[in-house]
Amino acid sequence: MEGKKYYITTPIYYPSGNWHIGHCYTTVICDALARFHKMSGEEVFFLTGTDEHGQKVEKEALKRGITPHAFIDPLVARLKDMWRLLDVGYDRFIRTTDEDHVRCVQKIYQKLYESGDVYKSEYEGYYCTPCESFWTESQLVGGKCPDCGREVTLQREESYFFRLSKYAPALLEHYKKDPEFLQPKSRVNEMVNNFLKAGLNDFSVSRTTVKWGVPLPFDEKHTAYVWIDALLNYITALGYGSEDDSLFRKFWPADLHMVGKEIVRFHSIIWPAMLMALGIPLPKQIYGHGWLLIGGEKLSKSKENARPELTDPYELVKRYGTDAVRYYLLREIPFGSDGEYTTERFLLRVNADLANDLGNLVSRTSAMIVQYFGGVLPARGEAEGPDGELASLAEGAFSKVKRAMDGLNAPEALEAIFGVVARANKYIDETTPWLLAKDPAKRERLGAVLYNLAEVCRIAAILLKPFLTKAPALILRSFSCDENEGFESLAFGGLKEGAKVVKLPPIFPRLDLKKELAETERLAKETSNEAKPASAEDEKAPIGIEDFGKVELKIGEVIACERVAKSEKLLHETVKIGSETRSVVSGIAKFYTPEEMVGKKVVLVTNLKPVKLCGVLSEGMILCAEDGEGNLSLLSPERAVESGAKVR
Ligand code: ME8
Repeated sequence: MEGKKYYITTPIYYPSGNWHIGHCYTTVICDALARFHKMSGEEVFFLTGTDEHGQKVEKEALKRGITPHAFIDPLVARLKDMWRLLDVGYDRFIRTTDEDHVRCVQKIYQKLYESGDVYKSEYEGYYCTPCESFWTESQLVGGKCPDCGREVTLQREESYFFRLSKYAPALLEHYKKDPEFLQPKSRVNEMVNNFLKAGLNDFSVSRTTVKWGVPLPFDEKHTAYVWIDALLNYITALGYGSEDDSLFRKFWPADLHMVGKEIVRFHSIIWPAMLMALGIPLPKQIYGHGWLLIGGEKLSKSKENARPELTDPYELVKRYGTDAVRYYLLREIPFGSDGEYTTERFLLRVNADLANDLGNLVSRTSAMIVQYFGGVLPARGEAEGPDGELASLAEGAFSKVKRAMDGLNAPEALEAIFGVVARANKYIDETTPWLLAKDPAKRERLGAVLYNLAEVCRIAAILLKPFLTKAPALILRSFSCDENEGFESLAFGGLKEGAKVVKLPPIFPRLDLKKELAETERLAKETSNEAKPASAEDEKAPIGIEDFGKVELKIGEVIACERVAKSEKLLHETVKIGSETRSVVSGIAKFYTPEEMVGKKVVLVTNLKPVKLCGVLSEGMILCAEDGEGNLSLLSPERAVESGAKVR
């Protein structure tokens, strides 16, 4: 009889090169799940990869005067490097430029075209190139992309459409029948109420304006829309529609598509509808996880809050190690919700759990066995006092971990394991081995206490294997255990009397919070200096008129103004600039009241990239003069001028 199978996927990543700790979240969770299922004896296929087609890559390559491949290949290598640093053990890394994927995408389009589910029509919409997404006019915010706040362009083109509308009733039915299909529950309400119940429009699935894509076999002027090309990776990676589709037959339907919440809509509506059209069973579950936030906003390079000195995974792994970064990601963020990322929280978590609790337990235990028994494991002896409670907690941990992992809840699983670690540390305080060691009559008891502690170290190490990839092997080896020991060896008492024990150096050195935070600040300064194109010397040097000309300055009239909630410094102004109205946030609340601001004519920089400050969109900067004490005074035109007038 065939054993249990587990097919798990991450989204495929854009080859941006700007990866931050938030990006690692999805894939590290999947890796822990994949490891857990492998250790549970299941046959696992863990898929990740890159989403390489589309306008963004096409434009970037063109800008650099190189081919898209020459642009992407080093980025893909860098992404793989990131996964290597984080010990992400995928079974396939698919690239949407892989030949087998491209061939399969073409076959699928052909099939859908022939069945009538893909048909030709015309498309008009506002396209945001960085997000590779089309928006309708009503979806835009202030004329900009609602996701990233950047410029969109109106595009009209002949396009092939997918008959999404036809599948809305079947999708609704599926949601009703299978409450596990989309998790967590909150996302179901969002999809069903906001989209499905309102009915679905047919969906544009080809582009004539994008050359860097999979050409449609029945009309080569068109390329496949990147999102469709990307979603199909989940079946093309298994050889669907190819000569050898054995993996597909073995592993499909997927057990889990793990995705960030912003891409749930693609995965839980468009993807299942396409599968229905192809007559393929639907994946068992889609899970839309939350985000890592900074200052309450999604950590994101495009929003420029992903300061590399704080959030660059390569740097974090270099400074603190693979296990620390994996542990933080798997333990800190309540599963399904968003979680605020700060360096301080990262350091506190690593110190408290890894350095203090786990690190101390294993180094004290191994050191005492070396000190009192010459590194030879004593006998277990008769159970006494808290021994039974410790042993049963250790033995019972696996079922808690399993329950948590079946619910995809890594933080809860880790909480159960660290509950045992904490109990063992308390056991040391209760049994006071250093006092037992002073009394020769208590030697047997001392041996039993140390045996029990060693056994907890072994069991904790095995349980931690899906989550941490370095420390468990070190711990197991120091107690002369096979580092490949798995869940089958979790019964308490597995360690053999007489086994050699070597003293473990601190596996997680305690981090000096103050020093680390100061170092991060120093790096932050260094990075921001590096980011400046000119040196301090150059800054004093005169600039050319062409440099000044890059800054667009205009007169605006403040037509409304309010304080920004929870900020002492910020005012939110609505500013009329000629026929346009913009939302602007400025740090002048200490110097002007909202009432004073209304009606004022101000000077603004109008061609800065929009940003969000405390969650409020700012599409310009109001200029002020600053005196020696940091007091601000608004600049205004000396005579009456219309708003929208240029400042030069
Ligand atoms: O969306 N917190 O790729 P991607 C948590 N190519 N997760 C985050 C995050 C944050 N701050 N920022 C990003 C794509 N992520 C498409 C997918 S699949 C057919 C196509 C996560 O490179 C994000 O939610 O933008 C997603 O799961 C992953 O990083 C890759 O995002």
